[in-house]
Amino acid sequence: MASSTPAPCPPKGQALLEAMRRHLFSSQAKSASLATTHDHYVCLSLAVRDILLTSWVDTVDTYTSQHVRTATYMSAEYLLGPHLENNLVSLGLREEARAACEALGLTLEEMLAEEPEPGLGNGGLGRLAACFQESMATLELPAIGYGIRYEFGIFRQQIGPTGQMESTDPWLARGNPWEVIRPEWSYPVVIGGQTVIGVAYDTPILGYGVHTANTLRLWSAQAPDAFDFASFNAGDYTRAVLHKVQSETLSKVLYPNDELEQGKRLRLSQQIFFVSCSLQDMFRILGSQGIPVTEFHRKFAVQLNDTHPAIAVAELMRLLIDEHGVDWDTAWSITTATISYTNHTLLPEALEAWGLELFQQLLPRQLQIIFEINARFLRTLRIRFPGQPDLLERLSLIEEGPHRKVRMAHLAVVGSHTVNGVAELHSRLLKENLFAEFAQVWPERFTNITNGVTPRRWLAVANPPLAELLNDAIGTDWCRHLDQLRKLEPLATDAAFLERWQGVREQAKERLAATIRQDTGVLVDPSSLFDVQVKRIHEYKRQHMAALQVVERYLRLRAGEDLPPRTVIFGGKAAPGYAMAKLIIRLIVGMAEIINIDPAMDGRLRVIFLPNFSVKLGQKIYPAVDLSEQISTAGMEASGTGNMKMSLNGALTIGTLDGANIEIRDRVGDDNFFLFGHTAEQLAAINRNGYHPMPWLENDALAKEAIDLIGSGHFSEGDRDLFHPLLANLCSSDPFRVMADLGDYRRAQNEVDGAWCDAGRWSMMSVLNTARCGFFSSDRSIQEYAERIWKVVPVPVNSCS
Ligand code: DL6
Repeated sequence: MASSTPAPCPPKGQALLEAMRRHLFSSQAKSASLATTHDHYVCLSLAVRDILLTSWVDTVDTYTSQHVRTATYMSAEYLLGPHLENNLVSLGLREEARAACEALGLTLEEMLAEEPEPGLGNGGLGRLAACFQESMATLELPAIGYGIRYEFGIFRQQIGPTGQMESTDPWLARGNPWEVIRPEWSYPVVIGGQTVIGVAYDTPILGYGVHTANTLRLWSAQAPDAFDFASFNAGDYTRAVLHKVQSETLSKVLYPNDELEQGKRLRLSQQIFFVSCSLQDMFRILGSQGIPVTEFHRKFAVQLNDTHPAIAVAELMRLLIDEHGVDWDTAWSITTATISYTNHTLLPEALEAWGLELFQQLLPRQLQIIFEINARFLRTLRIRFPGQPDLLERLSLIEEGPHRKVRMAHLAVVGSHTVNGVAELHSRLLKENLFAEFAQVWPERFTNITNGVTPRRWLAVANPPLAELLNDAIGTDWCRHLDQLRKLEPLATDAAFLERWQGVREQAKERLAATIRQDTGVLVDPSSLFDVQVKRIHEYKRQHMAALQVVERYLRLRAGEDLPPRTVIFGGKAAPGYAMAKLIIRLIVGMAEIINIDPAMDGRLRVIFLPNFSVKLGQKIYPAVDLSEQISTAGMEASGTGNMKMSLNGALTIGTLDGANIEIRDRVGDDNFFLFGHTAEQLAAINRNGYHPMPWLENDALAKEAIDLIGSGHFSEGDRDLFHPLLANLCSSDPFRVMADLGDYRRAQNEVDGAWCDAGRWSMMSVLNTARCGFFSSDRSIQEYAERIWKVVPVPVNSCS
């Protein structure tokens, strides 16, 4: 609660304090005596927003007056995380805000805890989109992010004795001080013959240490009329508001990424909704700057974040032809010169294909356009590859069969000038497998841009003690030029520096231990090795393999083996309809319940499942990780970005040669990385010969013992059936090759134990991980997109005021 005697404040802090007081009155309409902590959070956010509004307005003015070429990023997901602290760090005002809060008898931490997280994404893809927005602003690149303003974000996860329970995430329930509604920028979209209006809500995305603030424009669905008067007058009140309810459902909720049949109609509607609004908005910008529509591709580079916005290919054609009178050939040149597409997964189930019937019902004109694109595409193929009807069938935008479908990935490839994967291995596998025949047709179209993460959120915001140590040791440049971390290398053998390094790590681990205690009630030892796997729960990510390792460790400790103390921490959400993923959570929770109270463990093993993994929680976890578990089946994780966040904060990785792990290992050095497992090529060879897990299991007594213990009901209160589906799957088809990698995983884990016992060596390896991870900045990824794909150049924004 507010104190009446303000403490002294630095000048900028004083200004923030005054603005907070002003907003309490003018925005919250409250007196100090009635103000809640949340009111103070809103006032601080509005005070910060007032400051960044200057950058925002100046940025729009600069971009408009200079008619700049602009990158537009279309993404159905943005896992933004809280804004307040990030904005404070970008403005260099964190300490001033702290002082202003203290002057009111509050703490900055209380304020930050009040901010609900905009969880408008499922996982890696959405978080990448958020990192990219921030990097574009920091690099002063003219850019607009387009997406959907979901009223309910990713579900909240609670963990009970039966595993995951879901509830809704009403993140907007108490308002959102970071957005500005722009009703003047609203567009109609016709879906299934009904018109829905998309209204723009803008959020400023501030660059770090620059005057640029770009715009993230999210669309909210509204009905054209509040209600139908005829039905209202006839007393049918439900019918009177039916269209309103149906329309607004469009931006109601983010779909969990497992959704198969159910909800398809709504998803396709969401996709055309935000894509059409965004493209119409681009035409509006073009018009407002007096640029002819035939110059669309010179003004805008449109990046499709996966196939979710792939309908943009047909919709841009429709708008050019039907609304702007452009002929087909010109429209097609404009479209393909404008659009590029990033693929984020090789998993077949994530490749979207919409039934023709549904498409016809919802988007008949766009379907007609897709047929025409396909007819022309197949005609060119027929000429180039005569007598190969099978090839044509495989490349067609339409999947034939009893249930004909539109293949959205094919539409994206055909309609783009560039297609990229997100790590070297992934991009190679795209060219060799998923899009092999497209790569034959257009080899020059395919490229790689390895993902990255923003050092502002994932180091400066998440780990202030480390940021401070870096500032002291190598200067402050690293925050904008992450490769400056290289300067740390000579310090990896400097005893005084290593001592400070160790201190920073201990602080982070103590902070996480406190969170664990608060969220799960379990006490963990901060001096134990923190072994962490946090990410979406999926069989290909193999949390069940890590769980088997833990059971083995438990058995070894019970048998009297001397192993260094470990705290094994899991976190992540399972898609609500993904039964096997939920069963894996149930297993981890069951293990934790038994292992954490077994006196035989004597503090040497703790198992934690941290509920509701989110950006906010990630900010507490990543700095505290000693061992980063990146153990996906080789060839299946497109890139991963948690691997980068952990390594950047000084964790050592235990991992397979998958996704960006390969590039991390190349950079940090194989001495500073615990490698195990089969490569993608080796697994392909094993698969060709017919894989069966039994031969692997039969030769592995410890694995058998662990599986038997789980099967005996030891972790399920005697219930022998509970984990049967999981164990039977592992012992029969084992689709993710857990058994083939388990033995080598154990060997690598034993190496980890050995290395941990040499604290000095571990610290040195930890420093080298941070020092050599500069490549994994999203600034570097975005620079590559801007130079190689978008041809967009920085446009510095000067203060106009
Ligand atoms: O590119 C961002 C991120 C990668 O780091 C992960 O490896 C990958 O699994 C994830 N892909 C998705 C795919 N969803 N769909 N569609 O989230 O992208």
